[in-house]
Amino acid sequence: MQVQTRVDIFEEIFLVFLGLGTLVGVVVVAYTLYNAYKYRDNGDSKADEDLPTLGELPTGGQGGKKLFLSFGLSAIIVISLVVWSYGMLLVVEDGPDTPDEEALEVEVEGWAFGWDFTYENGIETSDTDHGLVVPADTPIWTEVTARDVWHTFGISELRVKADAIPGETDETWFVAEEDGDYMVECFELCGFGHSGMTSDVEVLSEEEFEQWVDEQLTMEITLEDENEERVTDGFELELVHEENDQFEEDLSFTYADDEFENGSITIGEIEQGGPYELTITSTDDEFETIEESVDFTGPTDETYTVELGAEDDETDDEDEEADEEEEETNDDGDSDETDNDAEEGGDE
Ligand SMILES: [Cu+2]
Repeated sequence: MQVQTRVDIFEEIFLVFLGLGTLVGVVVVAYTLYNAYKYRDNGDSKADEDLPTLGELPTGGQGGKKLFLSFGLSAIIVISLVVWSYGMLLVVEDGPDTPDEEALEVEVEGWAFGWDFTYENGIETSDTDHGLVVPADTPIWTEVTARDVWHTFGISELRVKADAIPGETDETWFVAEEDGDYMVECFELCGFGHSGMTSDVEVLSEEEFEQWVDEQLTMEITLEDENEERVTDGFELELVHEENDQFEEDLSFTYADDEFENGSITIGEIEQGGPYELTITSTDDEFETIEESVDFTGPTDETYTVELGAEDDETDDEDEEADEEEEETNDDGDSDETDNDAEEGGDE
């Protein structure tokens, strides 16, 4: 698919202005030089009765033809330039005329001092995590906003610039013709970290991009018991998108224990990221149902611990109490949640 990029359009406008400007300049300077030469003082000064006197209006012999011609030409040049440039800038404004499904939509949020990117399929990246990754030769529509103060999102080499203002959305587009690396910069002085408010832009070929998306939307889930032994059977895993009813397709997935390999499964079929409700139920009542929410915005690798022998609920409570006490005793401001909640147990 070949689309006219912003780079093409601005380059064309620049070249046309440069060409016409040069042409007009050459004509004017050449004509001036020609007349300076033609009417030069060559020494034989003779009384010239045509010499104009002060205050006399020039009459000219051709009925103002020259004047009319130069005004006419200028008007034609200026008006056609205005109309043509306006048409070109409308294309910049409206974006390429491609069907929606061929375009990619990314939400961009600026904050002091970084950038967050959210793709329509739920993948989230940021300036410190992948940056903005997009396919080549595809119109990318960005919805730009800011979290705190005014910023401006811009990629100079791709001729992209959009205001990032809290509470407002500025929509713009760009197309990168070839794969390569570019840079997002902030173009609104926003604070002490402004000059470092950059992000990589990685343009991949369409196939590479597909592959990247698949890698991002991969979920690995492992089940263990309290002794860190893999749990291999007697359960069922269900994943349901938290906004399931907002999608045309049904985003709920069920996996039986025989689809797991040694207590672990790699799920690659889910194409829509975002928040999922995860439920692990025991098919033979060996443990209590695990209910968690999974933020599926990139490669996800979670380990869940099932409490085999869940009948002794009391020990469970005691454990929790013990945990709480522990938290209180070393309460020096940074209560680390990850190391004491056995049920969560996930590492991100
Ligand atoms: Cu900024």
